[in-house]
Amino acid sequence: MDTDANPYLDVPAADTAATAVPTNRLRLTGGAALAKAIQVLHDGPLFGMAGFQFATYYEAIRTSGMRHWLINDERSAMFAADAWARVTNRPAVVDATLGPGATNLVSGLVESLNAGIPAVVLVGDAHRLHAGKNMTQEGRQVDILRPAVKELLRVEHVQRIPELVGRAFDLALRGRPGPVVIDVPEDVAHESWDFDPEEFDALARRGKPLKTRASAAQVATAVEAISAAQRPVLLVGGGVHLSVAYESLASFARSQKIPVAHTLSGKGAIACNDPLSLGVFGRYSRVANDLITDSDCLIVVGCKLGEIATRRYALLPKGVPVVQIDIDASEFGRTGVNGIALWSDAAEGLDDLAQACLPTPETLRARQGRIDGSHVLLSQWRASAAQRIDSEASPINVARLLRAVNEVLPEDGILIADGGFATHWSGLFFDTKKAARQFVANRGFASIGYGLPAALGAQLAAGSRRVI
Ligand SMILES: Cc1ncc(C[n+]2csc(CCOP(=O)(O)OP(=O)(O)O)c2C)c(N)n1
Repeated sequence: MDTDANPYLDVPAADTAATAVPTNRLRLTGGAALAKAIQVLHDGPLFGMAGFQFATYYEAIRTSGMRHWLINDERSAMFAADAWARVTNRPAVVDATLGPGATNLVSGLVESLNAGIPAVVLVGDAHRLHAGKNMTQEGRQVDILRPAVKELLRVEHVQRIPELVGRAFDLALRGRPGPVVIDVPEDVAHESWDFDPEEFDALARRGKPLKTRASAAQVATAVEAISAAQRPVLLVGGGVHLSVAYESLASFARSQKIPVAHTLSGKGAIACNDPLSLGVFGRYSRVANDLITDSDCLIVVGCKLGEIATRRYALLPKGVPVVQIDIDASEFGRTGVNGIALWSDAAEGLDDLAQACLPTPETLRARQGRIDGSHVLLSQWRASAAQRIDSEASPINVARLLRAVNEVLPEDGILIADGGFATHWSGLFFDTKKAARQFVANRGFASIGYGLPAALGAQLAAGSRRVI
């Protein structure tokens, strides 16, 4: 039987071994094929916890030279991986065994899903010969995991492993990034197949992640609204980090003289000590909310306009034009703001606006006056917070603690915040000194318990840079 002619034929390995196999074929177990495909696409640590299903994968990793970090709780492995992906801006790779291994991932997966963090997550599943027969640790894990991820790919044929691993990386990075699960039954992970080595080599030649760019007509409508504005404010979120749009944001904001307010996830989109930075907006604003309330045009970039950022959807003034740049079309109108939608990657959208927005000198003067005014407001805010920032009280006031962090953390250092008030206070008082993702907080799902494993993952990504 010519198995190459019809790749959809499900031919047991024993039959295949009996037929003549081209000599260049590479005989691998499913687990070894997973490891080989991942090694082509991923240059970084692996996080996870073993189980029998993935014994073949672990054996292949052991001999591959890849570094795997066993973390005794899959939720923490996913949190560490999520932070690693934020700091490197590359997809993390995680593995878990079936049942509780898979279900322990859920909080971490939803964090990455909601925050747009890319990950490829291998999950073992029951042997298909016995599935449904009260197999140990068996549960309806595919049904449990599917709503927690961007996509779930189930491997039914060992020979499709290179293809599906490639597809998982594509989907994790394409458009708005997110986690993709590859669900692998035990028998698939343990079965052997004669792979064509070219299938693995081809993975290295995959294209760059696909991004979108708004139409010229939509850009023109946005430009009209922005050019007329005397009091515009940029509202930026984590999408600026995902798009690595730092230069585009700085150059647009500077040339147009538009101040920048950020969400907790968007912290670092512009350095906190940049003269254009208004700090965080929303529930824990310094001065940004005042300028938003009083603005005549809002430009929202890679920001979900969620509950905390909008003070439960009440912050944005009614009737003020809103231009919204987002790579995910489903975000437009989602929280009740129906503005001018630019369906675009953040950097592409900002570059398009920067080229086309031509405000008059009087408009630029008016905007500069407002920026100068914001510096006065920020000094007043600092004076009002001085008692907390300089407090000598014991136990230490959190504002005083963050003053110390601001003083000791080097310019390229990274601060990790746990869910809960740790994030809110550090979002308010921590100052990033350059534009980069150096404040990592789990705003996707805000689970407590993120901080410590995330710091471990971030440190693996950061090398010798300081992580607190
Ligand atoms: C998994 C999970 N359980 C419960 C909560 C609800 N919650 C939010 S903040 C918080 C308190 C956390 O206390 P602590 O770690 O001392 O930090 P604090 O926020 O008080 O600074 C809790 C329980 C949560 N965010 N995540």
